[in-house]
Amino acid sequence: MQKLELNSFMQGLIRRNPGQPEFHQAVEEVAEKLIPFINENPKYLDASILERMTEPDRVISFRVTWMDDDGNIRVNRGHRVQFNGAIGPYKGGLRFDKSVSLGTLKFLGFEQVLKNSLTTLPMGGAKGGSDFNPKGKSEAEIMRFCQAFMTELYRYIGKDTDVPAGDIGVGGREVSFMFGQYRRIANEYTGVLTGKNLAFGGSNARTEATGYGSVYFAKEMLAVRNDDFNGKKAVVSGSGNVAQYTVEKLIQLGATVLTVSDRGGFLHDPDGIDAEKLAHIQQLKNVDRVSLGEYTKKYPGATYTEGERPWGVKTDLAFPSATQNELDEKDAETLMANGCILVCEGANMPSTNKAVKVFEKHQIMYGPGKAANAGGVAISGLEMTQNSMRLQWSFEEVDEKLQGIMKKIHAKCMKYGQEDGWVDYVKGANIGGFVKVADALLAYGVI
Ligand code: NDP
Ligand code: 2IT
Repeated sequence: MQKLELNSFMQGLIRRNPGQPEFHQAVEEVAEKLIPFINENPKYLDASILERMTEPDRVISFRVTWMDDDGNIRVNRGHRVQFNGAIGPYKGGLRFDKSVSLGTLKFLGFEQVLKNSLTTLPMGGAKGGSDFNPKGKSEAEIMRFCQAFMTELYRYIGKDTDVPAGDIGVGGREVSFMFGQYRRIANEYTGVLTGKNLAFGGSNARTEATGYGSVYFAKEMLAVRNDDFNGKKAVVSGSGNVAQYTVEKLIQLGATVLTVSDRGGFLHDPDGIDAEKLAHIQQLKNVDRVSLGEYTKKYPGATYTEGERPWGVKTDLAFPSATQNELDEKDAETLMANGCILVCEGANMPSTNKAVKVFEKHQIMYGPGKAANAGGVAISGLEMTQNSMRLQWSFEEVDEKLQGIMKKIHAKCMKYGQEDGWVDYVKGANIGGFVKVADALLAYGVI
């Protein structure tokens, strides 16, 4: 069998998937680290495993028709990308954002396959969502959209088939609307979605899991160098689910958090964001649903800089936790020039591939999203377990399991990514996630 070569592999992938640059980017980052490994392990090469793993099992697209508060009929497009189901039911979030395209969901679904494998739990990878823009919509409009979306999606999902959850623009409120509609149409009460309310089948600590997990992963990276959070400065981007609980855990573990951000700009509080200030941020973003700029009215020592991201603030640690490609090569150079020693990704693919090269050149501790933010889907997996058992574990029990899983993911990255005096976590996560899925595909034969 002819050996794989990165450029020709990528040319083929780009030709087969035109106009999907985020998908190309996600595959390239993985293929670069995987191809040498596959060439050294001919069983994967001979069975065309990389070709199979970069083509989704199936893509489902559908129309979502709903009525706005003024009585206008509105049409959006919904998708579910069931990327790879080799090691378990499809699992992954739903994103509602005006920027969502099929290419976005393919990049997210592809990453999810490797991420879910890393969690050690039996979950395949998927992603879905819509170009519906939740910004400025009333609660009634959100509900009608969610119900219309689920009316189409419900026929493709199921507790043993495909189990969606939240992502950007989809939190507890939206999951509740969708779960209510599923239960009503299917006349079935099962764990078909995760991130549910604690009152109807949700897991303790799922809300916190992605942010907490990201900080637990950073804790493991620091421990390799006999270091910890005490006295460290941290910048965080985003102010949604992942960012909020990243900030909370960083504060608890002794770091000083200087920033958060939203689409409009970034908030810099040089005195540090403490628990009380974080509660105010949660009120602004989760309840009032307004700009972070409002924070400066209550805390005038802080500044809100419109149209900019937080990477210029001098820091030891950076936690990009908003969205893809929010940290570019120039931002990475700035972070390095300011002495940043660790970047841990709460978001999916927040760093461009050129930014990643900068981190690699400086050999900093760099935890890529598919490893660092896997705590969220891991606890989704444990929500599925609790639903099957029809019981609910305590917060402490789930949090302890989350810490154990993040340790295991870190150890897996070390196993495949340990280099001379440095850990290549990108290589570790990509190979570590790949092997289990690839071995399952080999065992199944030609499928
Ligand atoms: P939320 O919708 O709760 O929050 C998203 C945050 O990012 C908001 O502060 C939002 O700003 C900001 N944001 C979104 N898009 C942009 C943009 N284009 N430019 C600048 N800022 C932006 O989403 P989550 O916190 O759940 O998700 C954040 C990231 O984490 C995503 O990459 C997601 O895929 C990833 N992730 C999420 C998991 C989860 O369990 N929720 C699990 C693993 C990864 P604004 O407030 O103005 O809308
Ligand atoms: O990107 C992700 O891992 C998520 N949005 C969470 C997926 C899940 O099924 O909990």
